[in-house]
Amino acid sequence: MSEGRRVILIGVPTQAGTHQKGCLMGPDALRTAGIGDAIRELGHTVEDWGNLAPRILGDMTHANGAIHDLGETIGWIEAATEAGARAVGQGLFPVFLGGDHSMSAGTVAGVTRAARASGRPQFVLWLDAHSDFHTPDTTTSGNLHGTPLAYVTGLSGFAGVFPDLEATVDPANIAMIGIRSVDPAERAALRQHKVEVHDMRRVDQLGMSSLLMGFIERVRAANGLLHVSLDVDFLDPEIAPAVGTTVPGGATFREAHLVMELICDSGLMTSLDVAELNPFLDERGKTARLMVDLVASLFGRSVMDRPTISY
Ligand code: NNH
Ligand code: MN
Ligand code: MN
Ligand code: MN
Repeated sequence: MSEGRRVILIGVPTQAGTHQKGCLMGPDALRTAGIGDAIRELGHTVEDWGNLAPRILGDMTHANGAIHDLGETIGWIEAATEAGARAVGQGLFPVFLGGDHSMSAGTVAGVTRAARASGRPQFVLWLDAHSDFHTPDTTTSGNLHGTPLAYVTGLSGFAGVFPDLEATVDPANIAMIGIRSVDPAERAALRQHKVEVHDMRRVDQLGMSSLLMGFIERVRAANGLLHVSLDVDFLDPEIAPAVGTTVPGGATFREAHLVMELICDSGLMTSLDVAELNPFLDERGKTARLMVDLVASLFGRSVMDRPTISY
């Protein structure tokens, strides 16, 4: 990550995408843990656009009766889409502070719209325990935070439910790392659309570095824009308890930092989500502070002033 990026913090305090309450406090916990100063100290400018507010749409229903808070979720998606498109369109670097992961239906839609206007392909790196590849028809939990990645690729099932997309992400331009919970319908869709999925078994066997560098080189070769979506549950619950959907066996402290440092060294990241932080479940700010440390690594914090090895 070169110095002097113009970073915009954008709070997306939605919790409509999950049954568990508390994510609405996420953006303010990240601010309290010092996310703005941490980025600023690394030589970037940081402006805070505050928290988005959704258009109020009222109750909406879906044939899948499990789905809840659809109208509110659509309002957040609209707001995040506009903010993301505006920020990237102005040459700024948006850091979206969540909020549950349904926010990324909007953040990714927005940055992808701006990418298309610039003529460059949009890539997405999904760091998560979950693949979030449900459609409204396949989700059994009804929690729409399980759907954003399927939405932005333009999968059928979203038409007339979520807002129409102006630009979609090619499934070939997505990589997921850290995965350890995939529902059967998601697995079928991921296979069908040939998404690059690196589950934790692959991480154990092949290592974070080789998996991530393969993807980074693809982004570089295509002169792509890279959106990184970091879900708190990418991390092992021992180090990051403040999330409603913990899954054992997540990325360790060292693995997570390595991922951030490699992304930083690539210089390719153009937008970022910090999703799913639920401060109500935290232990004296431990998870919020870890997320800020990881973001600092993404923006250039390192022990020495250069990569350990050159690629
Ligand atoms: N796949 C599950 C569902 O759709 C879990 C999704 N939960 C997440 N995603 N936290 O990151 O309900
Ligand atoms: Mn429900
Ligand atoms: Mn997620
Ligand atoms: Mn998750």
